[in-house]
Amino acid sequence: MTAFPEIEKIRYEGPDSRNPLAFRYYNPDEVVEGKPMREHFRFSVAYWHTFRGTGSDPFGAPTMIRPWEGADTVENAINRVRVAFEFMEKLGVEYYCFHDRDVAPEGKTLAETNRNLDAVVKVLKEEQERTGIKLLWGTANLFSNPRYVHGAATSCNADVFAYAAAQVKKMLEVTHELGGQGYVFWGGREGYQNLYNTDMKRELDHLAAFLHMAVDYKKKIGFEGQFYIEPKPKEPTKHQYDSDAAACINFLRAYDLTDDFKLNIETNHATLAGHEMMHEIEYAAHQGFLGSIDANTGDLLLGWDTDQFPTNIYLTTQCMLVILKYGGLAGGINFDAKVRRESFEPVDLFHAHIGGMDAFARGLKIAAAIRADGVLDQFVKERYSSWDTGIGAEIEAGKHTLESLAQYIMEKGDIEPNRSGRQEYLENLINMYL
Ligand code: XLS
Ligand code: NI
Ligand code: NI
Repeated sequence: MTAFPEIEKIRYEGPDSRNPLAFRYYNPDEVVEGKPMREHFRFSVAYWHTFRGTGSDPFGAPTMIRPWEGADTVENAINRVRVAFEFMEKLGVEYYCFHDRDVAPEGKTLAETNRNLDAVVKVLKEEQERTGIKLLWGTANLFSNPRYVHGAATSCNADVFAYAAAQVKKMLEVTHELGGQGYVFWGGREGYQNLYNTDMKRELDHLAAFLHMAVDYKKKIGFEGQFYIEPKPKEPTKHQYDSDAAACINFLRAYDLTDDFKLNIETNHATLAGHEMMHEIEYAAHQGFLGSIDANTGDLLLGWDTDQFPTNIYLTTQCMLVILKYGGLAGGINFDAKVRRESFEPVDLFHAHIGGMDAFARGLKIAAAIRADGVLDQFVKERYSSWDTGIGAEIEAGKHTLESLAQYIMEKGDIEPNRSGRQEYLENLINMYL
């Protein structure tokens, strides 16, 4: 049985190929900056979008044609696992990510739900062993079920907190069992709509307590994967607590969680926060919290978390410039992205992922070329050269006070206007490499 009978394994054919079902830039074994592309990226397929996305929207019914789908049963869930692995094998992606509820249906009780999950996890494990495809990270869906209407760890209802804890306990065990390399906490409804009914301080304290429990349990069961928080400023709530990289890092520091967490940065979430992706990666990285990437892109005209596949070469070049600067990703690049509602045929799933992988491969090569020439680095170095000697070096070395600097300036008199920032020149320079 095959779900994609017309599709052969996707191969690298080089930039001149006109075959839409081939890579033109992603060549897994090609070495860039001393590392094969496959290791730079560790591309991952998001189970929820690619295998559970239906194409429904607030105005209309599902549109996706998925001949392998049937009733929401364990049997069908197991069949879907085989389809998913056939897809990933043909695509040549080596990782995937999933929420507990993506892979198996909920039962009437948590015990039944856990049994359903176990039955599917058994098959996930078999397929991982058969194909060598690995789990980049697991996560628990703490937002879809109506019980999470007020959030999970930040719910006003203590029983809901407890239910979420039970769910995370199970999903940590599952992720461990599958050899997952990480575990993501995206606070689906950890935030609020209205402060009139919200005790923010108490909710944040609860969220921290919840994460501390997860750290304790992780250690107890010997799970060594990396924990990640995924920032997002809004949607579904108006104010999500983990709003951007800076807010997450502040939270981790305030609640003594820095040893156990890094960030999983998502492009569309950066946009919603009013930042460029490059900004979010840079911010997380220089503070020591860069972990993994959820790759996608938004549509600036729509202004929502549309989760489109990234095809913009400027975007991927900017991501790779910062990622290379900080020595690469510990995690990987997960396509948290979905095909458009109008792209409803199975083959569209291939086009979408191929495009994203090729865009990142090009971004990597362009970024590596820019770095090899060193012009950007040189420009930045010179721009800050006043800090390398004299008064700048003394200030950086902590040798000055407001008084000593006032005296320095009094003696010096007026100062020279600084050099031009040359933004346009630099933008033109980047274009030379595209
Ligand atoms: C939603 C998030 C979600 C997380 C995993 O916007 O991106 O998909 O990545 O829960
Ligand atoms: Ni995400
Ligand atoms: Ni998202």
